[in-house]
Amino acid sequence: MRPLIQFKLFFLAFLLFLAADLAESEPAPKNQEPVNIVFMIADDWSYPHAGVYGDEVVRTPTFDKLAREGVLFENAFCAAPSCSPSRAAILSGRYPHQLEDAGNLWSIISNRHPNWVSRLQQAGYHTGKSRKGWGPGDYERGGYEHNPAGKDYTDIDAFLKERSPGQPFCYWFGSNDPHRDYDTNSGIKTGMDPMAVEVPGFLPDLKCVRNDILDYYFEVERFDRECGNIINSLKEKGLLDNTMVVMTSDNGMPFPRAKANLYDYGTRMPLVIYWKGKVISGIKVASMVNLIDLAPTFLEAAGLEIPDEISGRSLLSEMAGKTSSKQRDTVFLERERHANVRKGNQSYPCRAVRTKDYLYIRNFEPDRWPAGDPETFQSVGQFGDIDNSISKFLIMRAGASGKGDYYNLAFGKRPGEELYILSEDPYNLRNMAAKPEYEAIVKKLRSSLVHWMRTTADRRLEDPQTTFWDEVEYTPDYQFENFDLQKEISEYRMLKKKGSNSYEAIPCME
Ligand SMILES: [Ca+2]
Repeated sequence: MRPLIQFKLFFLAFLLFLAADLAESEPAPKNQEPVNIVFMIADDWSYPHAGVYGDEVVRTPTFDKLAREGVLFENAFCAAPSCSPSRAAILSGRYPHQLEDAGNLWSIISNRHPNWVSRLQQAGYHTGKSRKGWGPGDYERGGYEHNPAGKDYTDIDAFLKERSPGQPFCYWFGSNDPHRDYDTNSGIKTGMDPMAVEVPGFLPDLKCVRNDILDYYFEVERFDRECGNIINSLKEKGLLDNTMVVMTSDNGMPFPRAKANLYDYGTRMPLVIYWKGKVISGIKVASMVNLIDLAPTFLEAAGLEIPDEISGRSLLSEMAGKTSSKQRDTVFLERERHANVRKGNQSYPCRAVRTKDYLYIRNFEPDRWPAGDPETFQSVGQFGDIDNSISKFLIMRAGASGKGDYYNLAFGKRPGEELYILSEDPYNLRNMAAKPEYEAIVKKLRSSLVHWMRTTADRRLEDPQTTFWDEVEYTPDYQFENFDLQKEISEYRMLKKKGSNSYEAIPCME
């Protein structure tokens, strides 16, 4: 055990001794070992796609049980709706724009920024991760020897085998679910009912889209099962009682107008935190939470100092059922370059304020294409910020003159300011920013955004057209294949033909 932990334990024991002395007959609690942390993160999972949030199709018994026994967060948001910047923000407790290159997807993350995994390791914790940690991107050029989320292990059992007896631990499980690609029809084959799916208003209500959502649900359920296995493993080893268990996601579902967008389906996250005896079981926290708040939460739970440069706020008092001066009524969201899908390596820069009632977005480059250029660029395909899928292709094929406004909502250019009234417009479809009746609201939210940008030293405040993130290196280690819309659609058709009988019952291409 490291001296710091020894000292903290001694100090804690001393405090407990004092407390016990003051209370005269109160025995000191026995369990004062440093808390273990198990952080389980999905890849591209949106709120409200869990049973406990009211979704009637997807089955998430692990998440729901943690919510019953721990704390469920109803207004949690990722800092950016894109893997690398969101994960960098989670690890550092800082906003993506405070992390230089790491504000982009496929970037370089520097070890100069705070990182709770490294900090816990320095304090004597056994740390490690399985599968997706920080990424995609290059951490070695940022000075890291292994992934910033920890050294890699096959699974939790392999990880725990290398732990010294009694050593506190911090384990990161990063699933690749429900990131695309999906096995077409995997969802419907498990018996989920496509007609019971709630199709978000930004997607056309086609059977094929419903089926695509079921395939996404299939992977959400697989993530939930794997988390359940990890919890069982902790339980069997007698380790669950002193472990804080977290289940969340890095950004929203891989569908048009969701992932890589600052709308709710891109940024609003499932989040549950379990910590036996230390949080009030079964409470729901409605205040706004940014996932940058996890870093200070973990550090505080471990009894470590929270570095000044961390912008997040610890959630411990809220989890104990106390109102806190740290509680947020607003979260701030942002994005820079997701995939490299605009000529000149251009970003699509946005910043946003999300309150309970409103979502206000500032688009800094309204002349650029929000989902990527409509022409094929670097062989990625058209509108390359949106993962290729049957849902995307059907909207593309229907085109701008197709039924509904789906094409424009997904791919069209957007004005410099957007305002959504959440009580009337949960899917963020009707931009009210230019309506005179909302002038005062827009003014207030605009000023709140500027204040945040100033206090977090955002270079986009002084230099709104900065090319900083356009110039950041894009680091994929693979080549994109040539892309052809008709060929892609016909491949989905072929999959359909090869599929089971139940798939034949869904004539989604018609
Ligand atoms: Ca992701």
